[in-house]
Amino acid sequence: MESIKLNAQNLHKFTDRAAVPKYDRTKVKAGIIHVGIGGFHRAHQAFYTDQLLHTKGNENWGICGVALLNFDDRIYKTLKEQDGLYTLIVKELDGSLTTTIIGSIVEYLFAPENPKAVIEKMADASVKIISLTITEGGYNYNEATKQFDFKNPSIQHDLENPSHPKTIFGYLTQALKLRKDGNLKGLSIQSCDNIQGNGHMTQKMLLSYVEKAAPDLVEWIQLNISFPNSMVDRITPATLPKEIESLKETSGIDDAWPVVCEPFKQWVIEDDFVAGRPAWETVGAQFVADVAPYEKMKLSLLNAGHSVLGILGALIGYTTIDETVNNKNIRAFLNRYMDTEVTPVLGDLEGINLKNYKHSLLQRFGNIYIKDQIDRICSESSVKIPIFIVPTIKSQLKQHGNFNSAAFVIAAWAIYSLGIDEKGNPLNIKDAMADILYEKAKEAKEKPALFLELETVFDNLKESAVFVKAYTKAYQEIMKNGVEECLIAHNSTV
Ligand code: CS2
Repeated sequence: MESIKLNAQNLHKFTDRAAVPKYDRTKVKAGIIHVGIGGFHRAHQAFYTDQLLHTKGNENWGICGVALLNFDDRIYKTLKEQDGLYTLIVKELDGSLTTTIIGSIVEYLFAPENPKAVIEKMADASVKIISLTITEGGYNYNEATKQFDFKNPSIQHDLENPSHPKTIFGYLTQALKLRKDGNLKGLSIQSCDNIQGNGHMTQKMLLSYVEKAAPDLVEWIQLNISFPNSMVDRITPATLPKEIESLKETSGIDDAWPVVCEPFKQWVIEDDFVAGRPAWETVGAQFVADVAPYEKMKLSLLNAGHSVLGILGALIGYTTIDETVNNKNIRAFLNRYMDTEVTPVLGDLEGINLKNYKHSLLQRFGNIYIKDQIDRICSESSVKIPIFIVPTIKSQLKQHGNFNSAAFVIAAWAIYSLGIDEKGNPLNIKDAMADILYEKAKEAKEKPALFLELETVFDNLKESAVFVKAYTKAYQEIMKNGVEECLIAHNSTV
């Protein structure tokens, strides 16, 4: 099939090749600014919003995508060349594909090229929501001090160069100042990142920054900005070059950066939008009064489950999540971790069938068509582990419960951080803390507990003698027998 370049002019030519937007995109205005237009946003919020735009009356809820960082220039250029259009390829459990061209991103800005345009857009009266997927590390929270990290050089830069910011905090401060000075209404800042209480975190971090950068703005923010918490979910691996090729060959769609994802999707949001919001509930999102239990469940089962599989799988030499979870020893280990360590600390999850949830997770992880990359899962583990796994260990310690599996995973991560798998192949470690992780991992070879001194990751876990003991034992056993042997032994204990 002859392939056709994806853009607005050609859109009508795709009707028999994919589902396409049936609404008039020229009438859609951006009431939402989204910062961080990576794969996840395009598989999730932009998808929900595209579905919503098919119903009349929603024309003011299009999305303006902002690429914040220098290395985001590729996605910016792609969206610009394709008039914001891209293809979402859902890989169903039976291997069939559902291909949809998404039209909800109607504007796009590249912040490093034109910071003023981004600030002015955020201060535009028609914008009611600024949503974020800036990754766990993007919130600039220091787990050891429990405070905003003012030492970050980019934050220092923003304090010194307020009109040419680099971070989300610098941008928001400038934009909110303009809104206040222009007597405009407030808006909602909606985090869509995997953080417990992501709205509260955004609020706390932004106010910390503003207290220093523009103290006069603090009260206005408190009165005019809301920060709804939300739980977001859809497994979205990185797009590989072969996906781009196969889309061209099988569907004739020439798209420089399609997105691939699983069929499952979930979005649970607290209904706290000061300037109004799209009726996302009409396209499958859930609005609830308190999202905390849903977040906790997802972070400590799905995301932690991913980290468990990623770390153990990487050490053994696997490259994808499905092959890892389909190893029966790892699967049994994960089941046990979820049942005996996570489930008892989840608290009341009214209305949720946890057994089904856990069962569906194993099915989702095992989707052989998704081929989620272990490299993606293990990237930036130093900010994921404190959110996904450490809270479970702390809760178990508090109730004198069981944390052996978690200790095993932390020990495996310390060994992983040495950068070589059990077959002697180099591991591709992508982590802002990679150098320090490596230093500590080397020290840990002599005395495993030294790895736990990384306070921004482990907080005060090193002070728990029982945890240090379980972790050290696991470390020594993995070093001696390898992950899989240990798992077999671990799974056979009561
Ligand atoms: C993953 C998440 O980054 C990770 O480690 O666990 O990206 C996960 O795939 C998504 O949160 C799924 O909703």
